Amino acid sequence: MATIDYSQKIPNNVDLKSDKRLQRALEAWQPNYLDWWREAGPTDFNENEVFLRTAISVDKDGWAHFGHVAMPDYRWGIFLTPQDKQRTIGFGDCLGDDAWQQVPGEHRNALRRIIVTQADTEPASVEQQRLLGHTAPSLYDMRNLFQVNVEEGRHLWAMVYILHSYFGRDGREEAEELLDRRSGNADHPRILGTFNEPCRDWLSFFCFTMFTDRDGKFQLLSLAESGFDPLARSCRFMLTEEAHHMFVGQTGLGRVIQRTCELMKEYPDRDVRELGAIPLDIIQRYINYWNSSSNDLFGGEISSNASNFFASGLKGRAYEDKLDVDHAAKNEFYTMDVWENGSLSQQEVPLRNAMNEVLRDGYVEDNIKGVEYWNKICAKNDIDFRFELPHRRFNRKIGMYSEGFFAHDGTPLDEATWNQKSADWLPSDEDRKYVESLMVRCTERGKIAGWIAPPPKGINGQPFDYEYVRF
Ligand code: BYC
Ligand code: FE
Ligand code: FE
Repeated sequence: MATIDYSQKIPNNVDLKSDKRLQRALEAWQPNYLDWWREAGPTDFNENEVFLRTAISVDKDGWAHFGHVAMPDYRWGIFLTPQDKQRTIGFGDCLGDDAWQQVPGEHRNALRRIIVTQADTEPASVEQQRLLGHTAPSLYDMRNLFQVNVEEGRHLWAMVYILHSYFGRDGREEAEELLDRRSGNADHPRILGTFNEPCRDWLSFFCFTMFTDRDGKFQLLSLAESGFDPLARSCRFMLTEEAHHMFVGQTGLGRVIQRTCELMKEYPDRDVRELGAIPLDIIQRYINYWNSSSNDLFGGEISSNASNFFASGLKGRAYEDKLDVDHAAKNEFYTMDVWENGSLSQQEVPLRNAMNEVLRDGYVEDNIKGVEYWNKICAKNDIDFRFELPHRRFNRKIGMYSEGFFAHDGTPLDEATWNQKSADWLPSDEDRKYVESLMVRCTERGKIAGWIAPPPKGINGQPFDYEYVRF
């Protein structure tokens, strides 16, 4: 069932029409979803036609179809990678058992919680980004923003399908609540910290898609290994969409850096602020902020939740099935710097309890590659500036390092020193005001705002000056 049935109200490749009850329940949720989209999504652009890609098959090659659509007409649906009937559970205490096609009773609560947490981030990100269309630096960027938005909406659909079809009544209630919570709402916030942070300017948007969507990649990689097969298959397909989100972040920041470097080279004696570009040290501070907040999304370094999720076969390591390791991870240890009584010491932690940290290791490694890419842009332009990824201990709100104060390079600090120095590392009000002052909409075909370089190529073979959004 690689092809998707688009003749249905809800496009799907799960033969939804054969389960009338489920179909009715999801068709009843659909208008509520659309109401949410119209209220909390990119409201002011619902009339515009956007050059969007839509999945037409879940096969590895050629699943995407490109065309102009108004966002509310985007065909949100349910797409899972095909089932492998031979699939077994690849880690934890049930290693080697057949993968579950139904929710195992003893893990029901934990599983529901993981799915709801995953689901909650998707609409949250759309809410955070809802006003950015007004200040898009080009039609190309505006289109990318909306592409990300509609796909995050689809990721919500992916999780809601699972809640509806496998969790009965409380699954349906959770699906309703997913449309009720709001990013940043004091009374009814989204579940995880970063998803309540404002994302008001495009530098933040690029940092978000670079670092926060990349947490999404790693969480999805670990859920793609889940013993609960429908979740694994959903997440595998979501991962194929996720790659573009991180591309938007990494190359978006790269283009901001490129523009600043070009101007620094051309006018070595001028402050780039006078030239309308973003100083590299401000970009570094934004990176520090969003990266440290996104590090929190992996949870505590030592976590009994993580251990239980792994032991019970719900959440594996990234690429678990490809790793040449003991997949039970039972009597093994992980060495980490433990922060205890005001000092760091290397300790051995039972590996299962360290699974959040193991996942974060892959994340940090990925981020380092992104930083190297940005540094090459500086070097190519002969600019003597090097970006650095903040240490994972820096500016944490979750986990053991949140109990101390750490420099950008991870060195422990006392509180007074932190208070003195943190302003060098995190965006100041002035930084934010300056960045916001640059955010003016530029939607003339082929034009781009002055603080960012154009992309080397457009979307799906189209040129940069293509009409990516129609007004
Ligand atoms: N903010 O044992 P601990 C994406 C809570 S992004 C607030 O250390 P655990 C996307 C935690 O819930 C991917 N609270 O952590 C990206 C727990 O609460 P209780 C989203 C937090 O449970 C961009 C307590 O602290 N997917 O897809 O091992 C755009 C102690 O927790 C935070 C998932 O997250 C936080 N940052 O791990 C669109 C996957 N961190 O029990 C989309 C599902 C922890 O005391 N989620 N807490 O009430 C999970 O697997 C886990 O919930 C976490 C936390 C990895 C998030
Ligand atoms: Fe997503
Ligand atoms: Fe994403």
